[in-house]
Amino acid sequence: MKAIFKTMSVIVAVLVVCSLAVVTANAAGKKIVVGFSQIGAESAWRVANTESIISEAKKYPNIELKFSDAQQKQENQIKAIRSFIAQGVDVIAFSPVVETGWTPVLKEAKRAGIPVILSDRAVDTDDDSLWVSFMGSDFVEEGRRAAQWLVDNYERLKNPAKSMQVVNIVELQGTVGSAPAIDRKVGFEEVIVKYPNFKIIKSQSGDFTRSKGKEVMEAFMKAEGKKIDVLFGHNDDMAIGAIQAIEEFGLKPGKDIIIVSIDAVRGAFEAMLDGKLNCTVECSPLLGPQLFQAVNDLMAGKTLPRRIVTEEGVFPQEVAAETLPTRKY
Ligand code: GYE
Repeated sequence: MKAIFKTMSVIVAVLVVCSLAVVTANAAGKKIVVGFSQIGAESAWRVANTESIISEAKKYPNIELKFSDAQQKQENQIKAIRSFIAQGVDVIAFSPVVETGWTPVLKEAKRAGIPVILSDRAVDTDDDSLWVSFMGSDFVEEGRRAAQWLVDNYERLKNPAKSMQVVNIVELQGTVGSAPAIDRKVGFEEVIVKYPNFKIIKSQSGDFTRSKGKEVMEAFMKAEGKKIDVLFGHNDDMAIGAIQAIEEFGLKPGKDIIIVSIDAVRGAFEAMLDGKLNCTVECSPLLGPQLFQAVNDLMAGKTLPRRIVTEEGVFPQEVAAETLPTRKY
């Protein structure tokens, strides 16, 4: 019993000394070092997300941001996280390119006592103690919103020569294995199955980029041509790439093929003003403010909410002109 007491008091003493050390260090002006591993620069969304994080970090004199770009490769993100651990940063935040494969490196962070915040995308791991908070959008809901807008508006917008008996949809998916690609597909299909005349006839990844979106849409056009009634793009960039492919094929995007995509970046509003895109579902990349608020809260000893959901809307072509000037990305 005595031995247990002795060990306990040693542990308590060590904890007190450690927390005093943190308080003194912060009081002495030691900065909170945050390591952020970004996916890459694959889309306008991602560029706006990076800008939001970097510019927000600059507003906090007590924060030092170490930013690393993984060029859309998971191995680069794992390397960056390991390097943050080796440097002994105070907090690690990252946007995981895919959902799986993170458990080992997150365990290393946990062993080093470094809290991890998930920004924008979730991870798939059995051990939920490996991250403290996940902030970002509800991607399943975004997929549902895109589908709901489509079934509610297709008849009104379709080319009069087209039938309502069969509505053939092609889908450009995001990065294979990524949370937004998986979840947006789930949400979209959840609504679409209730309308048996709406059918997805082709679905392939365009990796969230304009060039891949164009390339895959070219292949869809070659294979299905005029049979295609609708394009659902998991992001605006791929839809914008696809618009080019549709025009080069000799059809009118937004008229011969109704297009709905996700993100609500400026390029999507511009395409809507040209009549080439029909609707964009909002997914806000402006996560910088909530990320650094969370970092400060965490370092002040507060418990973060496990899930912080971003609030978002849906913008059809009719509101593009009035909405564009208010868009921040
Ligand atoms: O929709 C896409 C980007 O994870 C929500 O990633 C993000 C997605 C976004 O490349 O444009």
